[in-house]
Amino acid sequence: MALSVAATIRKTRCLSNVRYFGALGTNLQRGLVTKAQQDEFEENGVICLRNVFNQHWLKTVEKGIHQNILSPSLHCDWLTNEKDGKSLFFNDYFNFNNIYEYNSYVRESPVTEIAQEITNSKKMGLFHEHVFYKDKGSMRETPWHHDQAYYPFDGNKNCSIWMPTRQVSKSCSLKFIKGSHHINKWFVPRLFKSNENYIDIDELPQEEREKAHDIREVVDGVKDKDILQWHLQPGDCLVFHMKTIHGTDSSFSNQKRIVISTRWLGEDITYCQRPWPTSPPKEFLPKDLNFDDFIVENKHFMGQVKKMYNDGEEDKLYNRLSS
Ligand SMILES: O=C(O)CCC(=O)C(=O)O
Repeated sequence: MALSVAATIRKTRCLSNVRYFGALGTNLQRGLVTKAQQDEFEENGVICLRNVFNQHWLKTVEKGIHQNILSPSLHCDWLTNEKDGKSLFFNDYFNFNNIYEYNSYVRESPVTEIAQEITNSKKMGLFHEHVFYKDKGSMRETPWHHDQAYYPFDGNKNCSIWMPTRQVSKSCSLKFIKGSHHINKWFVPRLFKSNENYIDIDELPQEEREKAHDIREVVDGVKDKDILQWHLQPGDCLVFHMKTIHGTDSSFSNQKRIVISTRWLGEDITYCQRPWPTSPPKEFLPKDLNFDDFIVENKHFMGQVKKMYNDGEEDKLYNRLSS
């Protein structure tokens, strides 16, 4: 009997060492990340993993991003070069339940296993995906920042997985301040549009003011030897702690840079409040989430990734992906 398209793809994936049913949650198969890589992540706050995503996932994500640009959400940003208003830098997030290709990537690619293994967490939940598309010629820099300050979460077992669908030269790739996730401070988030801080620290109440810091305290004095940056080939990814300070230079590239970054939360992550607006806005989070709750214990949170197709409908999805 001939195999269906979905069954054929499943079989091919098994052979190419990509596990098909990498569902969210527990009991994932292990073995993608070594102990040495876990230690490197713990020490530096970032690691580059080579050749972990196959062509299927690169094509799937790229197709999703194309779709996303055609129908962006209300969270999106359309930026262009300051000088000539040309070359798009598009970013958007929280679309995994609207875009098939993202849904498939976060449910079925090895990305969940990587997050779980690198953070050594028994449980792992997706917070959301975030896409960054730069047209060739884009000179827009990404300001120095650390992600966790943008989010209403405390805790250590977390990571972002930044996966470009095409080659990215070192000068156009993310740069990280080595070990900066160990700095015990919260740096006020910055707007990608203007590089400005979200809020004026001096206007915070005294008690909050002591906890909030301007990221320039760290980045202004940073030395080249403290920066980590890699040239990435298709299939590679960067995994970084959400407190690791990162950004990009304003570098010219004659190639598009197409990236999906997924945000992962482990067993010790709790819901908290910050003295500035967090993303996404509160109405996008489960209503029954209380401060100090463990996120991965919240059923609505863990169930946020809705399967976008029923088992019998997989063929339709894969036909669409391969067309
Ligand atoms: O790709 C970029 O320019 C920014 C990515 C980023 O800041 C992130 O994934 O947290």
